Amino acid sequence: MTKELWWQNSVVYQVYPKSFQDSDNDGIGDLRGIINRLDYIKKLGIDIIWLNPIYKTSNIDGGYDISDYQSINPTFGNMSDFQELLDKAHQLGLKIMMDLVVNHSSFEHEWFQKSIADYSKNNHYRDYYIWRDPVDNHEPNNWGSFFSGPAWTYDEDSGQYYLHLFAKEQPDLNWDNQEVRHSIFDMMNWWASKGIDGFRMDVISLISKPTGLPNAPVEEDSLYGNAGDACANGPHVHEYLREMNEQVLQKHDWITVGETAGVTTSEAEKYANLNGTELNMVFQFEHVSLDGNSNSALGKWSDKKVSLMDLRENLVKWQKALAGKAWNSLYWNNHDQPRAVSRFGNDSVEYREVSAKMLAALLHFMQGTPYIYQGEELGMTNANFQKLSQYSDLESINAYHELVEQAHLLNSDDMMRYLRARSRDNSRTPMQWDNTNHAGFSDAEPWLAVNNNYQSINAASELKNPNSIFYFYQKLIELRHTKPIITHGIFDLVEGNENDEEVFAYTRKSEGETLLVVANFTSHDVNRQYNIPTNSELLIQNYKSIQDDILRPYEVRAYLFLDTSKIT
Ligand code: ISL
Repeated sequence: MTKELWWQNSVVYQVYPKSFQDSDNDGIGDLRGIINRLDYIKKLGIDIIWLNPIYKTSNIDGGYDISDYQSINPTFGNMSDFQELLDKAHQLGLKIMMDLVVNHSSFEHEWFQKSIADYSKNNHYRDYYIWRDPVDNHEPNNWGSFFSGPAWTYDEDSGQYYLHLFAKEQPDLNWDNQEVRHSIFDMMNWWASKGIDGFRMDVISLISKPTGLPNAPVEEDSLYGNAGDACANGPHVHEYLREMNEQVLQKHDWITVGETAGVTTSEAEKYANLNGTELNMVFQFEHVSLDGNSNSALGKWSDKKVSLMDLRENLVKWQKALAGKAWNSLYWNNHDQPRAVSRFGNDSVEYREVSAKMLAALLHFMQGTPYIYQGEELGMTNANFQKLSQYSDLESINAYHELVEQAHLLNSDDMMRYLRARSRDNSRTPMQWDNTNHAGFSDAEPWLAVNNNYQSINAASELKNPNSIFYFYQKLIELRHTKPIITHGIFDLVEGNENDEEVFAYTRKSEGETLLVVANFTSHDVNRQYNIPTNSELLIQNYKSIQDDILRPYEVRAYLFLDTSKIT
């Protein structure tokens, strides 16, 4: 039996504070808003809340541009509000995981301000960031930023460029400098002393840059080299994480998750190894990249639907590769991804509810720690914005300008369609609490428009309906807490399922018990026969009654039985 680690049978709820609940009616969510909604999160059965960044910020990238790691964004509240949130969460048995954004800081951070102010050799802050001389009067290499344009910005005063894999207001910290690492570890220990319960580490796979910062391959039609690929899993990343582990993580019984862009299964075995020398688990990106354009300048911008064949192949690969060696995070969406039901399910009035439940069950019975993004438990859908001016996210707006106006790779209508399918703002619209003005999020006009469908899709109506998506999630969480097979069972596909274009069917096995999950991924009936023993327990289903061999549109069922024989 594997050693029990508390975060393995826990469920995480992700709160994007700016869009969760506004308590002071400025149209922006805040810490007091979260405090007021802790009972709701508790009711769902959650163990851990992951808070997106709540620190002082220049507000260029939703708080991922931190100007002071040790103070709270005044729009969200202050340190005593944070302490109250932490204390009240703990009283309810909820843990709080913070976001750690240390691949880069904001340009307004004191370290960068000191770094840029003085380029003489005796300014030790200069080396906190990555400065290089021009090459042939140009940027030091061909890297592009994740948010369009070059990954380098020129500083007139010193005649040097600084590196920023994201916006120019997000300069990359130089992890090769030991003083930088120690300053970060000190800051983490300072948060530890406040009593937090862990960190989600933003793009932690990108912190160690390749030696010599060489040019990166340029995808067809692209203006720049792919810096993400060039920096992912760099030469010292595991060394630096082991150092962090020794100096910070080991001292605390925390949950840690690395957001690891570009991670492969063999790299994940290192980041999330079960010996605990680095992090507890990783967020991998493959299953949310299958419906993009690989090796193309268009990148993620598309409205393609992934096929069940591709999606399953990928999820199964991760389930099997990490088993017994490392630990998966399970997620369909987050603040960077479109809404799960719109992307992987079917958000039509007819199928939204069943398909949201199907996706939930399919993911929650897999091995790993599930993450629920705020509103997912209500079946919230994509924003459906029609105009560019409705968008707020810099990634979306910059991509529109670069792809439509600069590179002329797309016409405006296509790009608007792709934004509706993939923009990060799809998941950032305010939480839909009830059917009152602004969905109960705020009395003021929210910073980003509320989805038009809030009158029918909201928490108040979900809580009134015993068959709602909310209660379906509640049941899944309760099952994870009470059935160890969901945490530890060995994952396998049902024999022959790898060729099934309509149904995803897998088992988890543990000590003579079998859990069988079957899910119809289509909007029509399909006929399948599975060998289900008569004494089996139907743990959960998303239709009121069962028709033995017929799986109705998006139907999902999970059975538990005592049997070690093969399911066919
Ligand atoms: O969002 C993405 C694709 O749409 C990713 O490329 C994303 O930028 C990448 O996953 C890193 O995300 C994290 O770091 C970013 C921040 O903007 C994201 O919100 C954060 O989750 C920079 O800090």
